[in-house]
Amino acid sequence: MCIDCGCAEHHHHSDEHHHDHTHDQRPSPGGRKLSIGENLLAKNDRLAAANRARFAAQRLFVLNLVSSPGSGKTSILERTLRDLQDEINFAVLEGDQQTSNDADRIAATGIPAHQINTGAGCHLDAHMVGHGADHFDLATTDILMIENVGNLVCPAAFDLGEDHKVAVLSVTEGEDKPLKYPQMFQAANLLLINKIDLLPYVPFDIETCKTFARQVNPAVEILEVSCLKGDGMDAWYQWLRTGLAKKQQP
Ligand SMILES: Nc1nc2c(ncn2[C@@H]2O[C@H](COP(=O)(O)OP(=O)(O)OP(=O)(O)O)[C@@H](O)[C@H]2O)c(=O)[nH]1
Ligand SMILES: [Mg+2]
Ligand SMILES: [Zn+2]
Ligand SMILES: [Zn+2]
Repeated sequence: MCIDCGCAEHHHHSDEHHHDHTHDQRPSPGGRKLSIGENLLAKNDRLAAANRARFAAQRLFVLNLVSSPGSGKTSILERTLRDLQDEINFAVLEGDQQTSNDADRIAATGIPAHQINTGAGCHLDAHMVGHGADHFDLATTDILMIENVGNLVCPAAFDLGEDHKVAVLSVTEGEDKPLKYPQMFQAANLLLINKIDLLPYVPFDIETCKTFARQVNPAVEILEVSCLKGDGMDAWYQWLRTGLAKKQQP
């Protein structure tokens, strides 16, 4: 199905996904010419709005997990699905440049998963997500988890029609990342600081990291977790339950 992107069904891995990096910054308002990047983002915003309306009609709670490669997005999903699958119906869209490794890991938990390969693309866009969602029975799904391509830059600019972006930052990455990649941390409603089991072994000041995150986004919620050991996961589950309940109330 294609809501209004105009592409032919089964033909959506088109050249438009292999764009240059002009999208990395939104052109300043009042610019004289429409750049390719602006056209691309305007189209993405239109398709994201269509996704959002479709998801709202199903009272689906939709999260877009964003982080640099290896922060633990898939690991967090695996543990979350195993712990909550008796309580909440999930579906998972996985975005990576290549391989179906992550979708295979999710499928091993028994949860419906679909892999999107972006090829040269550095992020998921609303068009890919609209088609990806066709692989699930949304009417019986409560939460759609979208794991974005590991990249702290480009996914920040692309609305997928999600309710919230959830940023994951692991303690091996350095506490300065919110200052160096502010757009991602501004776009996120929740920051999961992952791998806190490694804190004894790395010079990572978690309070400094939180201060930096709040400097770029004063409203951001922050939870500390170790999906390996399970620390802090209950607070994340509670955050999911609260968001879902809000979304499903009449
Ligand atoms: N010590 C520790 N390791 C973790 C934790 N969470 C994830 N890892 C490890 O970190 C590595 C990367 O985890 P993934 O879940 O694949 O990370 P990802 O963000 O999905 O990576 P991409 O999809 O490539 O962007 C794996 O070796 C995990 O076992 C954690 O809480 N503690
Ligand atoms: Mg992953
Ligand atoms: Zn399409
Ligand atoms: Zn890019």
